[in-house]
Amino acid sequence: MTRRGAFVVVEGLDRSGKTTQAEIMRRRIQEGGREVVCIKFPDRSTPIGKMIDSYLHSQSDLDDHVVHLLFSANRWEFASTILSYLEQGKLVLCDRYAFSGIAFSVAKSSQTPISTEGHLESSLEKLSPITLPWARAPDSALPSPDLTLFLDISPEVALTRGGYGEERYEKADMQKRVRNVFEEIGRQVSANAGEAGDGRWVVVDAGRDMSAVTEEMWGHVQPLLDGVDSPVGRLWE
Ligand code: FDM
Repeated sequence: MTRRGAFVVVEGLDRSGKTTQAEIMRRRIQEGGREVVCIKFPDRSTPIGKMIDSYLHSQSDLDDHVVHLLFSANRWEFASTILSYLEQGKLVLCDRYAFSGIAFSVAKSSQTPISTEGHLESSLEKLSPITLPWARAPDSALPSPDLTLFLDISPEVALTRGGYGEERYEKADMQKRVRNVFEEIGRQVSANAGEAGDGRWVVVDAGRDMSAVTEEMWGHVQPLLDGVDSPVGRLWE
């Protein structure tokens, strides 16, 4: 029986080197003669992705719940594509996934300023904040990663790497809250992971020099290069 490809997710805080590391990983896998497909969320190329992009650039304002559902819908747009790559035996390397969705929405919701001005703000006051169980729901049953590498970096080290960019969530206080929610998600994922360690969550200290981070990540990905026997799991099930 041919084995399916492995589904590997790279999550991380801003300035953790996540995208660079994913690219290094892709090249290494290819150089070793294996097939790998890289995916990134949000995928800004679709109509939903374009709405997300406009929101992230503060060119539009949307209710937090709506934004959360758009990010999730963006993943569902690619769910069957991911499954078909895995069935073809390809390793799918994904830059951000549902865990970012939860971390950012919950972190943001825990600091939404209550304003009495304007229609949007006053209606928001009446809505409940985004909780972790609420945030998990729209992504449940998406293809579940075999391995998630969480690139962790302290806000202090992130600052020494040139600070944050211009997009909506690229602020130090937001990044601190996001990091706390990621920690909680890591605990939940680990509690859900199979006995053989399938679907495991690995925290990688991304504050070190780039090659040390690459080597540690490689050590976790290498055993998955020959594929996986078990069927693709479903997120949160
Ligand atoms: N982000 C990303 C979310 O808020 N929810 C999600 O579901 C995903 C996938 O979008 F600030 C946030 C995280 C980040 C922003 O991500 C854009 P990139 O990796 O910087 O493009």
